[in-house]
Amino acid sequence: MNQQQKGIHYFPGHMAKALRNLGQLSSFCDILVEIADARAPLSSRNPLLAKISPEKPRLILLNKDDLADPLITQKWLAWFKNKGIPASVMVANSRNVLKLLKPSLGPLEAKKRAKEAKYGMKRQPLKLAVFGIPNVGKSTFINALAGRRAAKAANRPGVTVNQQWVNVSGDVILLDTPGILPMNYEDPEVAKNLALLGSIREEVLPAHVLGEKLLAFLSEHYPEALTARFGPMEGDNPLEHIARRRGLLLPGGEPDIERANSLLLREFRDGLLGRFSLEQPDA
Ligand SMILES: Nc1nc2c(ncn2[C@@H]2O[C@H](COP(=O)(O)OP(=O)(O)OP(=O)(O)O)[C@@H](O)[C@H]2O)c(=O)[nH]1
Ligand SMILES: [Mg+2]
Repeated sequence: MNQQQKGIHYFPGHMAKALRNLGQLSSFCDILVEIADARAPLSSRNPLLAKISPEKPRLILLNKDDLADPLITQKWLAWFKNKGIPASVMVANSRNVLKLLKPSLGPLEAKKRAKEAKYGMKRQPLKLAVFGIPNVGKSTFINALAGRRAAKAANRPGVTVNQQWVNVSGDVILLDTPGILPMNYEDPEVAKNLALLGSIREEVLPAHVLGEKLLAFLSEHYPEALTARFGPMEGDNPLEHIARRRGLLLPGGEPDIERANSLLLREFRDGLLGRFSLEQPDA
């Protein structure tokens, strides 16, 4: 990506195809499960996906709650409830995801079975389409429901590139889909949030821009986070401090700012700095 370009445009071909396919397949599904990231529930919802089969029942799952600020998550749940949008929080790589879905699935399945019985139709599994932006945990969620590694999952955006049906049981079948990003970002802060969450490829935004954003965010909202992880700040440049603390030095002995920046971003993404929410409902 040319850094001189004003806006951030990043829409690989497989996403355009995935969006078209999802538009078609979702009409055969009984329920749409949109997964977003609990740490930034607005930035991580794609407006293009809001337009997919709006007539279908939709559940929003705010995932990676184990990495989000618990107090802010509570505020988000109240915010969604207030707007009448069905939303729950989850940790997809935990065992109790099925329990989370049951209250939503139960009534829909009962309705489907009643319809099948009325028209003498063959019993069909309940079909769920799972979609969202990259790296929010769609495949992880599907694997947790299936109780096996049916879909490939890894901590980088764009792991799933083709849609795939996964059988959970004879009664439920899930559609795993590739993460789909918005085509462009009116607000560059949204793109930065997505890069910090690991939903946009790192190369799309310069690492130093992300590092600056992260440092500014932490000093404003979680001022103790850096000292808790890297000890009391020495000097006024946090990256220099981190570099010295971690022994990241250039051949001449000077602190290696670039490597300190990468380390900070990585530790943030891995949840090693603590639980943070990048967005608050009242901001
Ligand atoms: N801490 C934490 N990590 C999670 C959670 N859910 C998923 N992950 C991790 O997030 C990373 C991405 O998960 P995937 O399931 O591959 O995400 P995806 O949405 O399918 O991503 P794409 O296929 O690239 O669109 C993996 O390293 C998962 O282990 C969660 O609730 N908490
Ligand atoms: Mg995936």
